[in-house]
This record gives sequence, C-alpha cells and structure tokens, in this order.
Amino acid sequence: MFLPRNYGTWLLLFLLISPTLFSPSMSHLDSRWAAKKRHMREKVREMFYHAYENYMTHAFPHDELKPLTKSFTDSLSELGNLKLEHLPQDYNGSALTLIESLSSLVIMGNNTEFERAVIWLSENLTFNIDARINLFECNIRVLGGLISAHILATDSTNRLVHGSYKNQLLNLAEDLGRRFLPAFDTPTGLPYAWINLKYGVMENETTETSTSGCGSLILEMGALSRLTGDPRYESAALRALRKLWSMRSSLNLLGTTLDVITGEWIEYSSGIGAGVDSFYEYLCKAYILFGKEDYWRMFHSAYLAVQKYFRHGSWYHEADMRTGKATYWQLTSLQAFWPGLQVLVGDIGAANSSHREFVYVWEKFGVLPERYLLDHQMLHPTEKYYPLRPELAESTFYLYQATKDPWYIQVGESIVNSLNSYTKVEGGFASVRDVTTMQLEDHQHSFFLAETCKYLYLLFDDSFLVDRNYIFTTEGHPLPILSSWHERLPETYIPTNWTYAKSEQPTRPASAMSLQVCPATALRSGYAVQQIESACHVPDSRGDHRCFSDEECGVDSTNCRRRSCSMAGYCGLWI
Ligand code: DMJ
Repeated sequence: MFLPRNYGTWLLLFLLISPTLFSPSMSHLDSRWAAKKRHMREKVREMFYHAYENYMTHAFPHDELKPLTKSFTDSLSELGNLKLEHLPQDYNGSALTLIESLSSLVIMGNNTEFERAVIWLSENLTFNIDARINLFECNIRVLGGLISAHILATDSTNRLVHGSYKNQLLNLAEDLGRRFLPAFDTPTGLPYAWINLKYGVMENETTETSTSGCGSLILEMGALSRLTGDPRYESAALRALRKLWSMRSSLNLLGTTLDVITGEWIEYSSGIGAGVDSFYEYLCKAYILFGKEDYWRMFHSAYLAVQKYFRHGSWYHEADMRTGKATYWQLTSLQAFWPGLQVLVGDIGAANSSHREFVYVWEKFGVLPERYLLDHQMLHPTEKYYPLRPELAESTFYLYQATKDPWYIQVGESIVNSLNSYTKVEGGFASVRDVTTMQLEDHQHSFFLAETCKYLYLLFDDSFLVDRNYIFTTEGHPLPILSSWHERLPETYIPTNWTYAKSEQPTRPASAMSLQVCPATALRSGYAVQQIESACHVPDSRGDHRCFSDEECGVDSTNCRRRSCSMAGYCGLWI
C-alpha cells in the first residue's frame, strides 16, 4: 500500500479529501433534508386530519368546532361578537370550516374528500338566511373559499368525476356576491361592515368599519367578476378601494377605522396589524393577480410609508397617520404576515430580519401572543391569547420559497411541535387563552385548516405549486395568475418560485423594490434582460452550497453580505 512519507504530501492529500471527510456528501445531506421534510409533511397532514375529522364528527354542518366540549359554534354570524338573535332557530350553520378546508384538501392531494365536500355544498348550502354577517370575514372565508375551490374543481387536472360538477360552487359564490352588493350602497361607496344576507343593510346598522374591512375585497370580488362576466363585484370593490386611498394623509398613511357615510377617519393611529393588515396585502396581490398599474402605484407609496413611519429596526409600531409620530409600541401576532408580503415584493433582507423577531417572541412564549408591548418588553395584560393564527407559518413558508435556507424548515418544525404539544386535544386543536399558563379556549378557528395547516404543509412539500403560479388570498385560498385576467402578462403562466428572471444575456443584479416590480411579474420583456433580484438575496450556485471558488457563492439574505467559499468547499459567511 502507498503511504506518503513526507508531511507536505500528507497535507496536500488532506486538503484534497477534507471536503468529503468533514462534510457529508451532497446526496447524503440532500436526502437527510428531504427525509426531514417528508416526515414533517406527514406530521402536518396528521394535524390537518385531526382537526378536520373532529370538525366533521362534532360540528359539521355548523361553522366551527369547539374542541374541548366537542360541540360547535355558528361563528360566521358571531364574528365580531354578533349576538345570535338574528339567526333562525333551525339554522344549521354554513359549514364554514368545510368551505375553508376545500383548497387544503386539494393541496394535500385528497381529491376524493374534496369531491365529497363539493357535492355536499352544492346540494345543501344556502345563503338565503336571516343572518347578519361581517362582510370582510364572509368575503375572505366563504366567497374566497368557494371561488378558489371552483377554480380547483375546473382546472386542467380534472379533480372531480367527469360530469359531476356543473359550476355549483360558482353559482353559490355569485349568489353570495349579489347579497354583498347592498353593503356598498353608501354615499362614499365604502361598504358597511355588516350586512344581513337576506334583508341587506339593517336599520340603525353601525356605520363604522375598518381599513381592511373596506380595502381587502378586491381579490375575491374581482375574481368573481372575471368568472361570471358580471363587472359589478369588481367595480364595487375597486370604487371602495379608491375612495379609501383618497383618504390617505399627506404622508401616505391611513388610519384604522372610519365612517362609511361621512368618509371621515375615526381612529387615526394605525400600523400593519389588526384592522389594516390585509389592505396592504391586497394592493400588492391585486397587482400580481390583475396586473393593473394603479395597484402597484398605491402599494408602492403605501409600502414606503410603512417602512418610513412604522418601522423601528426590525420591529413595526403604530403611528398617527397625520403626523407619522409613533403611538403604540406593540407587536401583534397579525403583523407576522408582513415578512411574507415583503418576500412577494422582493424585499427579502427586511423580511428576514423582521421574521426573526417574531420567531424570537414565538420561542419566548412557545406560541405568538396576540399583543406584546415592545416598550415594556411584556405581554399586553388583556391580549395574552393565541387563537392558532397562521401568520408566522405563512411568512416562514414564503421565506423558505425565496431562500431555500433550511433554517426556515427548523422554524416550521418548532411551530409544528408547539402546536402539537400545547394546543392538540382529543377533540381537535384548541386556541390558547393565556400564553403564560397555556390555558386553552374552546375554539378551533376555521383559518387553522385554511391557513395554518396549509402553509406548514406547503413549507415542507410545495409540489402543488410546481409549474403553477398562484397567489394566496389573505385567508390562504389559492387563485391562479391567468393571462386572461392580467393586464400585462403574455399568454403563459409564470413559474411560482421565481425570485428572479434568468436570461442568456449578461445580467445586472438589481433589487425588485428599486425596479418597482414584483419578482413574480418580472417576465415582462423590458425586465427579462436584467437579473431581477430580491433586495439582496442571491442564492449559491448549487443547492447544497458546495463550491470550488467564491464566484459560486451568493449573497446572504440575513445581512446582504457576499458569501465566500471555505477551504472545505462550502459557501458561507466565513470571516
Ligand atoms: C385570517 O382570517 C386572515 O388571515 C385575516 O386576514 C386576518 N387573520 C386571520 C387569521 O389570523
């Protein structure tokens, strides 16, 4: 056997083989991650079915499950603390959780159950009921759930037994959309927050609504118009959105609550959380879905104002729309969607650092408390609850899509583990009433199935998205980006997980924000010659981060520093 005698040769040999000695081979590493993701995906699938089957057994066809008492609540009519007095005695609910589960069933590949649910809804669901519902909630959960399921039922994958589906979900959606229209009949075009499904706006109805209540209807109502050919839904939602935008301050900030009759602000302080969150989300997503330049213009100004007046380091506080002065220094659980939105616009660096703060708070408590006082580093005394919200899982999914950084898989794993250890009960998953004691509350919100489980599942297995391009509504219902609905796209789908567009010609890395385009819509000819990049993230040339030279390493999304190739042949932030 040949054994080198001098140290020089030993050293040379050592350097040659060290990458393989000290680091598992590419295929070994890859298969370890793949196995971990498969394992986590199955854990999420189990969670989903535990929640779904308990709902079907103990609550269906009522709206939501009470997992501790294994009973039900007709929450669609209670959302926003509505008393049940408007519901008829024999009201059986609107099967809200079933509607909310439809797209998740498809994403998890359960076409049989999807079909069963579609048939049941087609035969039983009715909106001709004397029930006062919240327009925003009913729009994102019911209208969005039905429209998305209709599209999934009729797309080219033919999920339903041939001939069994005759647009029943679309007909139901149209019926519901028609019942929404009287809400917009105000001097300002801003819709009432509440409407009776049978009788329209009630006498003495409150005229107060929120920014998200009248500014986050455009995806569902726009899609309904495109599908039915009836322009009234999209026009009503767009008119409301434009009116709302016209009420912005000179700093491009909006308040949180307003009066739909006078068009005056009631609450001038706002942030990116409760009452406002999905307004920003829908401006950006409406641009992605419909390609109207107007949406981008509004979103861009609004986004810059948020970053300027609400952001403090990686945190976001609230500010007065008139002065831009900070009002409340609070982190709210709903704000955790923001990093996900930042990924969509390509601001990955900012998304990453803000996401880390939410992860920090999640780890501190085991789940995300509803409100956390940043100025006192303590919980808000009355908002210590965690109602199984999806926002952190959602952002984690988006960040993993953009970066493929395995750290996000670990974050997802920790979310799954917490949900299983603190909130899983025999009858489903229960909300947390107090994050300091982990005392539970008897409510499994429908968004746990529509969003929380869905985003976790997609984090570990995004095969549903491969070669397709969907935008998710604020309730997690997928809508496809279709050239026929879009003002700018050529006649093709755009692959989903592109954060930049590649071209044969030499490319110039640029921030998607600076170019004012969403990375997902960067296919437009003018931009295709450039490399449309996120704020700073540039992936390493190889998925397993192996390299021979610095040129094969990208830019780190955490701090925007260039990565380099180590002696052992890995890209990283080596000093
Ligand atoms: C969901 O109903 C939607 O995501 C909505 O936009 C606000 N948040 C809840 C879940 O937390």
